[in-house]
Parts: sequence; C-alpha cells; structure tokens
Amino acid sequence: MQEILKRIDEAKHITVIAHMNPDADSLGSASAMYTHLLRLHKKVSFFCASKNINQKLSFLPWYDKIRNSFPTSSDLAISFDCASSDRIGTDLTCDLINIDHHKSNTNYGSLSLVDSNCISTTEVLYNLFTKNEIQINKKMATALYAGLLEDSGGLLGDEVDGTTFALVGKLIEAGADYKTCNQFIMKYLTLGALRIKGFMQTNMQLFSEARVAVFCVSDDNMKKSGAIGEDCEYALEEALYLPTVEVALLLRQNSDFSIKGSLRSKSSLDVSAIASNFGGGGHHNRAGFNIKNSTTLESLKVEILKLINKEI
Ligand SMILES: [Mn+2]
Repeated sequence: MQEILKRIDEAKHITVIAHMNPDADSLGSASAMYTHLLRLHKKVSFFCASKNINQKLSFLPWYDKIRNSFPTSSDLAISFDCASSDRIGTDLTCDLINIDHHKSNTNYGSLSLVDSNCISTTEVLYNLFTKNEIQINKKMATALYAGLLEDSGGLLGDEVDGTTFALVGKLIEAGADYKTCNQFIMKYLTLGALRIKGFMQTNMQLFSEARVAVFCVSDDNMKKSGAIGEDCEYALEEALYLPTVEVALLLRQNSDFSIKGSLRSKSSLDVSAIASNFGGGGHHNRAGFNIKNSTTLESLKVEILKLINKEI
C-alpha cells in the first residue's frame, strides 16, 4: 500500500482506468480515485476503452471526463476492477498499478493491490484510503457506495454480511448520496433493456431438470431491441430466482461475430472455473469470457453445457 501511495506521489500525470463495458464498481473506483488525485493537485485523466458507456451510471462524479483514447503524456496508470490486463482494452507503455477484488486476478502491472475478500473493488479502495488516513469526501463516498451496491447485487448477494452493512453506514456518514445510487443503479432501465429482458425471458431454455438456464442473443436481437450488452444481465440474473435453477448462461453475439459469455451461479458450482476454459474469469458466482474465433452460439452452448453438467 505504501509503495502505491509513493508512486502516486511521484507521478505527474495519472490516468485512472475502468474496464471495457464498465460497471458501477469499475467506474466508481476510478471516480473516487480521480477525486483524490485532484485534491493532490495531480493532472488526472479518466480512460475507458468502450465507446458506449451505460447511461445509468451518468450520475457518477467525473463521468463526463471519461475518454476512450489513452493520453500519451500519462506517466502512471491505475486500473480498477480489471481481472486481467486485456480488460483494459489497450496496450500501455507507462507504469501500471492494478487494484481489484477478483480471485482470478493475474497480478499484472508493476504493483497490485488485490483483495478477493472484498465484495467490490470500491471496498478495496475504501480500505486503502482509510488505512492511510485519506479522508473520504462526499463525491468519493458516493462513487464507493455505487460500486458496493452493484457488486453486492443491491446488498442482497450471498457474500453480504454485517461488515458490508457497516461499510454502507460509514459511506453514508461520509456523505454518500445513496438515494441517487439506489435509484440509478437498481431502478433505472432503458427501453432497450426492458425489450431485451422480455425477449430473453420468452426465449430462455432450461436443461438438466431445469437446473441450468441458457440464453442465446444474436447481434440482430440486440439491434432490434436497441439494448447494450449489460442490459442482458437483468434476465440472466433473474433466471436464478427460479428455485430449480443453479446456473445461468448467456451467450451474446457481438456485431463482429465474436461472442461474449456470462455465467451466474447460486450453488457450489464455481463459474469462474468454467469461464477459465475460454480464457475468461471472474468470481465463484459471477464470471465471463470473450471468444473471438468464429464459432456458432449453438455449438458453443453445447460445449459449455457439457462442462456444466460434469460439475452439477
Ligand atoms: Mn467488481
């Protein structure tokens, strides 16, 4: 931790990085650090390789500063919530610090701060700040709470315990605008998100005595609904509400015909192990992967179902 603060102290132009298709945890962590770095009078940039960033996160401080080109004059970069360096979406030449909470983190970068006991990367960052007597202001508290809220599944996830609620209390004490976070992250849906959710629920397939739910979404389905990738997660996660369903799988085709896979589990099945077969990773109950070579949704589905069936 001391080494991280020392590198920050020495750097002149620092770029905070959120992963591609960023969620509230990645953006919230980067946003909180951005605020802190400005207080240190550093030159700061906010990078995310994705062009279309979820509008529901537009309430986060410094959202309007996010750029998809990496600044050449940056001498230090800090990535947040990126389990592997390819989640960054660009090759870096400057020094890199990796702050994360994924068990599967590959410890890339010249310095890593990875704590898989934390529910969110914002919790890792909260600990870094408080252990080093760095004061958390309102903007930082809001951004940190946003990541905690999303990664804990709206504080309903299995890994939520008293420590989580204690942290919520501390962030609210520090001035977190939790009502805005709750509204935007938990209750905001675009028309595209609603339409793709309805499509996915209608076309959900069940396998293995309804213990496995599968969704296949083509690029055409995405275009017709007007949804973005993250919008497919609502139906995926709600499939676990069915008492019999232990694992849910989503295979979504991108416009370049690559395939994004997402997995959710509510049983002992570790979906990050399944995702690692395809070069991905994540958490025990939440994981993903990307496949670039040309394979069909159908053949990939069959292959993954075989792997899942071996484990359940
Ligand atoms: Mn996270």
